[in-house]
Amino acid sequence: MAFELPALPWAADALEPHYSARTMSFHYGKHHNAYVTNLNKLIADTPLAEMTLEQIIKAVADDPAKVGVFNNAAQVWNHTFFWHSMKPGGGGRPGGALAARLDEAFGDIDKFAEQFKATAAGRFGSGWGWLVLDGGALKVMSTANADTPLAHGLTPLLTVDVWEHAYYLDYQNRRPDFIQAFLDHLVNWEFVAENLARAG
Ligand code: MN3
Repeated sequence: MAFELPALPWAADALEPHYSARTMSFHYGKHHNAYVTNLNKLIADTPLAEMTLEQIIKAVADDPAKVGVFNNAAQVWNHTFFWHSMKPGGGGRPGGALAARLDEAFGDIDKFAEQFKATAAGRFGSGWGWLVLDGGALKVMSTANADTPLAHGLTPLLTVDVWEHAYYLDYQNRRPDFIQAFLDHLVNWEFVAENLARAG
């Protein structure tokens, strides 16, 4: 069974004006789609083709001979997770138990946002900014290129894509402005809360 490009959780223009339909047409329609196509080619007729995406990522993470498989599998997973990390009318402050967890871990939501923005904006070159669960602790981190916390025994809760292809059409070189718009208008806190609840 080949992997398919997963459907978006909202219409391609639903995040405007903060994230344009034009960016989505390239980012989802071209970049995300290419990772799916490449992954299918790389795993065809191998035992990896019988595995789930998560199983593939974990199986090849430490295998230098399978870097191409890892990069494409992780990018498929990361992008799907990124789309779900956003929603129209999102961002701002989460409610309930999640707000309390963020306050406990970071001091308050503003300090979380500051740390998340600095970490994601500070990633040199291409990569991802994350909120993860590490053991029982909420942490902010970034990964390089296709790397994903899944490959390191961490539970991803939220991500922002900071590859230039993620923001260049809308924000050009202003990566911090994109991350600020993500925090102010796009974060799907219900998705974060669901991921946290599922992790127990
Ligand atoms: Mn991307």
